[in-house]
Amino acid sequence: MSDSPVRTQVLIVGAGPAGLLLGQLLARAGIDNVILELRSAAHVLSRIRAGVLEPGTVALLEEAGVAARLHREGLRHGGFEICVDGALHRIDLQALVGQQVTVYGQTELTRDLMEARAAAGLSTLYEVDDVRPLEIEGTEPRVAFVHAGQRREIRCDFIAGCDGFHGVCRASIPAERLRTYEKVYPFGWLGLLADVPPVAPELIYVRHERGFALCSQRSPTRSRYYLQVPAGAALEAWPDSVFWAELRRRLPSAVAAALHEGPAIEKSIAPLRSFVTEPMRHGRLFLAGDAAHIVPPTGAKGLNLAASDVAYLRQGLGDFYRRGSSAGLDAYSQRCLQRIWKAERFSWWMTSLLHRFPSQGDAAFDQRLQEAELAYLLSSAHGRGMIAENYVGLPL
Ligand code: FAS
Ligand code: PHB
Repeated sequence: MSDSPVRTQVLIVGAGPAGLLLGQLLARAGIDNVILELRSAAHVLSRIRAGVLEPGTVALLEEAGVAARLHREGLRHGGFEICVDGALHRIDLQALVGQQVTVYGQTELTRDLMEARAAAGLSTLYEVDDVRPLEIEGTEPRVAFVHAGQRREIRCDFIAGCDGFHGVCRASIPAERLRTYEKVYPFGWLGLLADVPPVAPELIYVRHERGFALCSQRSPTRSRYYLQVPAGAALEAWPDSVFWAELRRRLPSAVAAALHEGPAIEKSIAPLRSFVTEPMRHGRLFLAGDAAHIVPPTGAKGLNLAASDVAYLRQGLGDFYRRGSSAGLDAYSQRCLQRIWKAERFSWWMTSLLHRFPSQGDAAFDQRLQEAELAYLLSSAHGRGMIAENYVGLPL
């Protein structure tokens, strides 16, 4: 009989950033937890996703004891550029709101969390299948699953659904108890990762008539670029040469002149959507991260929202086990959603302002509104301040 547990205090479904960070924070608070993950650790680490960490997320990673490499290798940015009609406008985060962001790939953050979990000897079962949260409305929930060909069950006090947008936990809540809100955008992001020096010292968000582009980075020798592509675009239509040529077209000439090209080490297309589930709790099941909400990556909020959900859930579970109080757990969903909707608004707003929408109906009028709003905001200290305080993340 395998030595994996049959009971734990908190059963976490999903070993992405939300699940791993929650597991690490709970363990440091003396709360026993087990993580079940659908895929292999290698597969989880093969995903290239977020790149910008808010100061609040960095502080949480410090609390989790996993920020050493982040501080060594992460890139602290005091601002970023918005490029409109070929002109660069710097949003000076440091001057406007006295804070910076840290550029550090989600892959590296996930690796740090995985290594810390393994070093602490905490239980993570990878490549599980047929995960089923059961008895979530009672006080003795359990999770059935298949692992290494064996059907297993783990009983627990609480289940944390950190299994992403396509996971099973949200689907385990009776549909009539949930309200979902969704907005699907008529475009996606084609992302390319290459071992070439970044084109500029800070990120550049580009609004261009051919479509949005983003120049991001992972290190002084590794860059991450994105191009807006139509919804349903095929990756096969984007060989590296076509990608680089299109990126050049969307960059101001001075920036394009500094662009280093190189072979893609990863290239993928992500659809853009806004999505929120309410409430984020049902009985003893709590949803956190992408399992509960999705934002278009334009505002660099996805990963950071997962971290703030985890902060609230850790607090609620800590109060329950330390003081027997369920107040934090009872307030969890409402506290998360207040912050989530503000991030949804900012992400939708950045996306609406910077992307090219397929022309339909009064698109010409909307286009002019976009231009007027950007021109006003970028010319106003208050407008830049609003962008800055949302970009570094609103208070927890
Ligand atoms: P995740 O989806 O990362 O993790 C969920 C985990 O649960 C996965 O490992 C999955 O395998 C596992 N799982 C799923 N079903 C399961 C089951 N039934 N049983 C057990 N485990 C199960 N955010 C940004 O800020 N910037 C970006 O540029 C950006 N780009 C993105 C690109 C893509 C293609 C995607 C999908 C997301 C992107 N995001 C970005 C958002 C992303 O970073 C998420 O916010 C972040 O991964 C959230 O972490 P989790 O909530 O842990 O969800
Ligand atoms: C990234 O580096 O992957 C990145 C950065 C900022 C964003 C989105 C993605 O807004």
